[in-house]
Amino acid sequence: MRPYIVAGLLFAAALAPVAPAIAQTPAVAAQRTPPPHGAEVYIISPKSGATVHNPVLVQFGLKGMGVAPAGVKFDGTGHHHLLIDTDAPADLAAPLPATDKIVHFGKGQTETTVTLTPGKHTLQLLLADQNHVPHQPPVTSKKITITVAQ
Ligand SMILES: [Cu+2]
Repeated sequence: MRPYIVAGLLFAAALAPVAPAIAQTPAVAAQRTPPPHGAEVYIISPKSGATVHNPVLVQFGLKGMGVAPAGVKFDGTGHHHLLIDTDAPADLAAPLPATDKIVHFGKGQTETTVTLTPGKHTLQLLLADQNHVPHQPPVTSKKITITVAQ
């Protein structure tokens, strides 16, 4: 009984930064934020095709736009999401879910380290607004493929 309750609390704590925005889904879904003209997001490192070792440092590049933490409304900004071995969700009008494969950087981080299984993986960045909803049109990077060495 007790371990079950503890696990539940940890799960709730992990979702806490994202949950308030998701609760507002119906209100925000209709009005997606336009990005500044020419805004561009890209992965600085690793380079596509690179063979890398764990932990993998992933650095996020952004041009023509600023980074702001989730929950902070400021024109011309967003926060990063790293898509690991997945495509962006089909419905970009909804807040991005937080999963193992869609990692939010809601504090405004511009790099991270990930530990991946040996072999090929894809990485892609997708920016979203203060409510975790991607801009319209979406600001997303090229999807890169890397190989993680044994
Ligand atoms: Cu987010």
